[in-house]
Amino acid sequence: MTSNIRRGIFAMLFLVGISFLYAGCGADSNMTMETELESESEPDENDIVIGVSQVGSESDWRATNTQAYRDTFTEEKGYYLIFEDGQQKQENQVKALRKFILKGVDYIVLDPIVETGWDAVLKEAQDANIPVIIADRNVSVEDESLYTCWVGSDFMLEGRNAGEWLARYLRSRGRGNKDINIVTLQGTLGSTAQIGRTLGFAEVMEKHANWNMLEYQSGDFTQAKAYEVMEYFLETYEDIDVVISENDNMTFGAIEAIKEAGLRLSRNGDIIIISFDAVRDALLLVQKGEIAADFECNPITPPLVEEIIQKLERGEEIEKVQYVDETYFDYKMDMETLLQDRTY
Ligand code: GZL
Repeated sequence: MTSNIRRGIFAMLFLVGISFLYAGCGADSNMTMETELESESEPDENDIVIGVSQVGSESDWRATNTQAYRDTFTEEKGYYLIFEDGQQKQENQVKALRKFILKGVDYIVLDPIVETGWDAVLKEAQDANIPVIIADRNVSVEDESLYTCWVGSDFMLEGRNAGEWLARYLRSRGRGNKDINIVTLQGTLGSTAQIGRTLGFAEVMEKHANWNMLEYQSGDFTQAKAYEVMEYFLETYEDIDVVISENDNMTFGAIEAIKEAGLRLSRNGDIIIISFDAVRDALLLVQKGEIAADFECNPITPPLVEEIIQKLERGEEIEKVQYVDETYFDYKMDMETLLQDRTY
């Protein structure tokens, strides 16, 4: 179906939707109706209509990623953005994709909360001739032709780099052969970020027989849940040497629980914390010595998604997998200078 036909359907559905709204409003809700009409602009004839299904708003990382979509796909640049927050529920994201298909958008961008459960709705998008770009987290589907490409982080590499950093750090402290007790706060189970970081770190674990993983538990990438899990870890295990926390917001919760237990952090003593994302508030804790190392996960993927869409508009070939560039930060670095140039 060409995008003009789709756009015609979009316009018709839009007007039908508005008429239902109008019919449903009593006389006294004209103000509401006017507000609705003012806020519900229609795409222009030449706009590229993009439906974005976002995971949720669970972390600082996610907030930066969402803002980057709004900064990238602007009306001034010829886009009409329909942005749906999945509120960390897969069923909300599936509903959003079906809404995009019904509206006849030109492109769908999906950041999938977990990897599985997308085959059916991606097949519906394919049948509607709507290209789907997977961004940030990835999907695991039977038929890889169901999506155009994936752009995101090499999460396995993030996990491996964290493990290798810990090995170097322990050696530098004369603890290369000492028994090391580790707990892991995992992200949302089944998400690409959690799978990759867990497996990547586990690969390095295998090279260190003196490292002992006491327990893995999910903090679902949120500060509140991680606080509870860290409290449980501290009540359950006498001697924790290292906390691997698969995102910064869980680290904030873990640090709160550790401090309440009267323990000291990272460079200053009892528990070494290794974190992922490298959001600004976490880098300030690296500077303070409370986080020993933070492995960046670049949230600025929307400009790469835009490049892909522009290539598709020109009928160019697209790489199936595109990784974003990432680095890490640790207590030895001059965070003052590094933070000056950083936008998130
Ligand atoms: C990683 C992203 C993860 C972040 C978390 O790319 O999907 O989800 O690491 C976020 O902060 O919740």
